[in-house]
Amino acid sequence: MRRQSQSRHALTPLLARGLLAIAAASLSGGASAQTARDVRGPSPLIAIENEPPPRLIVDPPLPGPLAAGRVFIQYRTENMRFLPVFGAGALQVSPRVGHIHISVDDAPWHFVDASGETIILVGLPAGPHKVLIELADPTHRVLTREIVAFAIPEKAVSATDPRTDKP
Ligand SMILES: [Cu+2]
Repeated sequence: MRRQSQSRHALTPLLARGLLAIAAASLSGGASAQTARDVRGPSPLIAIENEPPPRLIVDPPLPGPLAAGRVFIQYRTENMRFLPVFGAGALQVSPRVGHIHISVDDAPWHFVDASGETIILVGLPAGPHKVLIELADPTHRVLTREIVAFAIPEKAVSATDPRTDKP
């Protein structure tokens, strides 16, 4: 019992030194860090007059997962926030809100996502594919779109076959 207590006290100065080192590193890096506004854009709590048109920026699938047959597509927007808010009334919201429509390989249907998170597709057959991503307003009117084309490698298919127990 007493031993445990002593060792706990012995760790305290070490922990304090570690915290001081972290604090010092944070302070020294602070001068060159981007501001919150630089990274996050305008505050979503203040309306923007004459907000510029929305932009959709879509990356190609991440190469690591793609080599294994899994498609991870990251995207971001400018002048548009993702919120699961729909209907004509939401057109008046400022800063602007919206969502995306996702279609795979010219399918006549799409699915809707308002999370802003990475799109993940698993189980596509080997060969060429394309994913259409549309940026839509709360009434589902498409404002802009991007297409990502890629190929699932032949040898990757077995790794993503849902009939196997491999991840
Ligand atoms: Cu929609």
